[in-house]
Amino acid sequence: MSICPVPVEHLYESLLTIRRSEERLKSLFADGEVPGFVHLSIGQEAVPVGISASLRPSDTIASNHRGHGHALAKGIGLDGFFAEVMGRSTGICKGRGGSMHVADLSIGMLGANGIVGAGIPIAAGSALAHKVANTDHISVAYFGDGALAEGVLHETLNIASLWSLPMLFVCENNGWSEFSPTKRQMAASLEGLAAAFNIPYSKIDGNDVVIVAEAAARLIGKIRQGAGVQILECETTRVRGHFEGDKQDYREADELQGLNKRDPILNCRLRLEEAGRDETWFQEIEQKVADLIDGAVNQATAASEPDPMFLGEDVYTPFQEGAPNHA
Ligand SMILES: Cc1ncc(C[n+]2csc(CCOP(=O)(O)OP(=O)(O)O)c2C)c(N)n1
Repeated sequence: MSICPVPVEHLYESLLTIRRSEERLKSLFADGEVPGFVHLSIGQEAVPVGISASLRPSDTIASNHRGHGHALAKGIGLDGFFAEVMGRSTGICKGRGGSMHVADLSIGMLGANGIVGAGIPIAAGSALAHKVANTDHISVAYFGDGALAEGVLHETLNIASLWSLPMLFVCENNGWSEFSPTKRQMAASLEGLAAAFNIPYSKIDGNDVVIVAEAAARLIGKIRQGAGVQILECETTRVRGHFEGDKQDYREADELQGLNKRDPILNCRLRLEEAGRDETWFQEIEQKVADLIDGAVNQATAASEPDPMFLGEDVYTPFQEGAPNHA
């Protein structure tokens, strides 16, 4: 029997931080304060929160285009996060990455990625580095069900299995790939791919943070002990459109209406209410999260945009003898 690795109260606060941050980004984007495209992960927060409950700063993750939750759950600070997504020089990548390229190597966040599937081999490279350095660190590749059709996933599954990499593949299956239902464009299932590449596979309810946290604790524990690569498929729900501004007229009305029934925050709140947490407790957490987000947004708003003079900086990383494997 597995147990939840952190108190459910902490999981709830992380879920709320991601939800309220993205809701704030939604309105900032509508006001023209966020450059580029914004893909929100509202409804999917339980996956990164549950996975991160078993991750350490020395573990690494690679993300996709819907990566705000992955970054925040891994520990990126709200100040650097908001400044980055709002394109300010005080951002974690000096405002030059934006929503789809948030990275913070100091906490093992290798980066979000706008190319479907492209984060997967980056996570595998990092897993290889962990293995070569003889650590018990692990690497996580987050990807959506749309990536099942990408050759790069198949190739990485092959090499990760062959080399028994310390790596967890986490598929956030929300049933959609942009504007197409995944079942209309995928001949194979992830379970079938796992079997083909001889990798242990589990599928869970990705909207229940405790279920995700328990599954992650079990699988990550196995990987740290040398069991090699594992796959976890999380069934989840994309509440917003593919990107902000997408009217979702390709989704049936009853699907749209039913989306909130499986809300991960509501799920987690019910668990806490059953455990005795009262309305005052929920209001205090809500206020704490709101204050932190207000502070981060105010700082970002006051900060300057990046100076184009320095656009070329940090494009290449010089090789450093003896550098740690993810720095
Ligand atoms: C290689 C590549 N092909 C196509 C696209 C266009 N594209 C952007 S997101 C997306 C769908 C991704 O679906 P999924 O991976 O399930 O993630 P979700 O948006 O559902 O979270 C596509 C096809 C792209 N960015 N990269």
